[in-house]
Amino acid sequence: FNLNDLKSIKKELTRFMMAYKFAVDEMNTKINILKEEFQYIHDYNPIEHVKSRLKSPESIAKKVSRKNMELNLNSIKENLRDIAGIRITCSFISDIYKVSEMLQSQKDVTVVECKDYIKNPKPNGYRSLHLIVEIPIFMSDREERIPVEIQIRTIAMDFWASLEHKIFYKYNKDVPLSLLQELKDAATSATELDLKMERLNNEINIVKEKNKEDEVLVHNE
Ligand code: 0O2
Repeated sequence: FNLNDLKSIKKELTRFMMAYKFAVDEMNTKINILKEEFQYIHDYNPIEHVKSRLKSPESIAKKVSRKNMELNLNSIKENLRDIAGIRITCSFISDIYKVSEMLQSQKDVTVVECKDYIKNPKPNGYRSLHLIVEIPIFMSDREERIPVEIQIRTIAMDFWASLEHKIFYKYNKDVPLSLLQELKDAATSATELDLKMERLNNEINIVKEKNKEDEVLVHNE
């Protein structure tokens, strides 16, 4: 390579990554709009917190070599759909499906894939709803459709997944069997907690609705 070649590779790579950054910005805006508007209309917020990340060029290179993909931008764009990633944490399982539905129904959002690890948890106990969506990004001279991976989970699912991730890396992916079993038990407890919290929340909502109806009745008397 001469210096000009390197400069042009750098420019191409920066331009490539920029599109993913814009996609993350765009998705964050969409999520913020939903949060704000939902709070205003329904007086509660289905989204606890949102984290977003761009896969670093180093992680992209590692995944490309792990998956034996061709090392060129077209192949990366075709095959790596988690360069732009968003993680949404909700309080309740029902909120996960509400948020997913609100995003999926937007006109400029194309759903490429939906993996429901809540209805079908992974054998290790991992639960989350994964969406791969494509959104259009409008640039000075072109429009590009960029894939974004959206993971939606409850606080309990997130708590479990971050600990499991830490343990997995701590043991260099060779986790002792007893620990794997304990993680599986913890995943079952997390599921039970999610279901219990959902039931309690439903009961609270019924009481709230009843109080509202009573207020209307008193007001009309
Ligand atoms: P990172 O650093 O979080 O991005 P893929 O490997 O993405 O090509 P796959 O396996 O079909 O294909 O993807 P899947 O099942 O949708 O999972 C992708 C992401 O979900 C992972 O990204 C994790 O973030 C999360 N995930 C999936 N399974 C587990 C699990 O068992 N434990 C935890 N803690 N997280 C999980 P990356 O690329 O692995 O890592």
